Amino acid sequence: ETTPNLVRLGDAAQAFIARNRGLFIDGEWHQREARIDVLDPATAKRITTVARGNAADVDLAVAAARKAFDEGPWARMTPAERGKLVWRLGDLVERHADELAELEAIDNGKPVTDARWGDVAFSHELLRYMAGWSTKLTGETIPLSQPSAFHAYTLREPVGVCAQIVPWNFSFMMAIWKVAPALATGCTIVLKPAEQTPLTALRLAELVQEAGFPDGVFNVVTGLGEEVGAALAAHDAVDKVAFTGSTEVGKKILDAAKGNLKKVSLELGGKSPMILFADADLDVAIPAIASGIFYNMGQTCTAGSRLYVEESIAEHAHEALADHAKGLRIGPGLDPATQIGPLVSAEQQDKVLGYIRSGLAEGARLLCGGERHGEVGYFVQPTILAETRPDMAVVREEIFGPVLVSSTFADGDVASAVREANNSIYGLAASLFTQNIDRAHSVAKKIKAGTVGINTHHVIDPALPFGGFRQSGWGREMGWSAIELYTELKSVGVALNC
Ligand code: TXE
Repeated sequence: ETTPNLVRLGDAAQAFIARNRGLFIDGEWHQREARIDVLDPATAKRITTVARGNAADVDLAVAAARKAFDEGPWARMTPAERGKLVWRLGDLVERHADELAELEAIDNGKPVTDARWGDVAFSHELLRYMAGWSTKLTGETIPLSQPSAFHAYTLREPVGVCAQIVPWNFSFMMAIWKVAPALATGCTIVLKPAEQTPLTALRLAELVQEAGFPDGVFNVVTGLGEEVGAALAAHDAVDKVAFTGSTEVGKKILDAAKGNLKKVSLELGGKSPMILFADADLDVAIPAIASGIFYNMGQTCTAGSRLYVEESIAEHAHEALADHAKGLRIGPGLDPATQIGPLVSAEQQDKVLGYIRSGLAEGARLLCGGERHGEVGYFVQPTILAETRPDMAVVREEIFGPVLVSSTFADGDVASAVREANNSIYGLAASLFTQNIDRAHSVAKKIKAGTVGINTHHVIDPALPFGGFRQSGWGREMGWSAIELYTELKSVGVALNC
């Protein structure tokens, strides 16, 4: 049975789904009988199925990536040729942006407008940004303590075969965050998309092929985390694993990577705070806070999920935020007017509704939302819980849904606002809203988070390092930092024997 939403997909997206791709290994498609259902979260109906890869498929894909890395033609390509291919891939992503956005919307549930102008637009710009680095991977000459006896320099080289394991919340964009710097630096890749949202990674494989990358440079193995993901993380012929997902699985990746001590980068969970000071411009702050939590239905690793409001404006701010939340249009992701789509899965919907119940049972006050939306699909209303306390599970744990928890701090008590903001095992993002520039910069300095927004929450750019303090991860993606994640530095010393 096909989903009614399919009739609203464009021709290109429908044609892709009809192609029913298998695994992409060494430039070829491999069909597998074992399948995984791909569901439309707006209707809970099946869109299609994808191959359920296994450890033997991982061996095949890693061998292909190994060969492409060790023997070429990829390995012999000039940096300029490599950069041109990455740029061309960016062009192809832009040319097929509507199709990719529709696939993401039906697979993940997210609003198609966000997918088009957020996920996909960011992705082609990131590819172009990284393409530029291909020709700039220089080392340094380094004066040693006996400069007349030695000449020394560094070479920057690709790290090798990279396993890239990505989640379902921004499936295409998370893949590009990892694929773009890996290709720009000359690595080869085995990508594993999340089992809930495999479609855009498979479409990406077609585009990589169309761009003209040599066989084996980019491979996709769809399948389950504990099968394909675990095999990749443990594989001895993999030089690096890059993971985005839960902190719990991040720790498993670390364990699995121990065997050959492959390089590891991790982008994990968060419980990012937002501090609203009484002097803030509320016309700016209220929509920014609402988007901080409700963008992508709160299924964002950087979601501003804890709010701390200065006492004297708390009532007014809460009212304004609840009004804003109630005005958001809930609907299927494929409707261009939708602002809040369904959550990705029944599992995620149950988890989020369970947290809302737990918060209320522990004494939080419901300002808006609190329920599932409609009878069909995995929708949850945008929800705000006020009067929460630091010991509540809804304040400590990542909910990963459209649920904001809010509490107040006494007027002028900046120290307690900072202390509570930092009271978390995570440290991915944070934001603060004030018109006092001294306070803005001094609080930004004290916050323990990888990214801090001042009078905005989501701060993200291809050039800006992104990653977490504490249990939010290891390493920084994007900007030059991403290039460092995908390269090794080699020191060469020459004796000057004359
Ligand atoms: O994540 P998983 P799930 C958080 C969020 C969410 C919770 C659970 O709180 O509610 O995690 O989501 C692969 N070895 N985030 O279960 O399992 C898996 O197939 C190797 C935050 O979906 O971490 C998928 O490709 N790989 C987050 C990827 O890991 C394994 C985004 C992420 O899935 C594996 C997603 C294993 N043993 C969830 N087990 C963020 N930081 O943005 C699973 N995987």
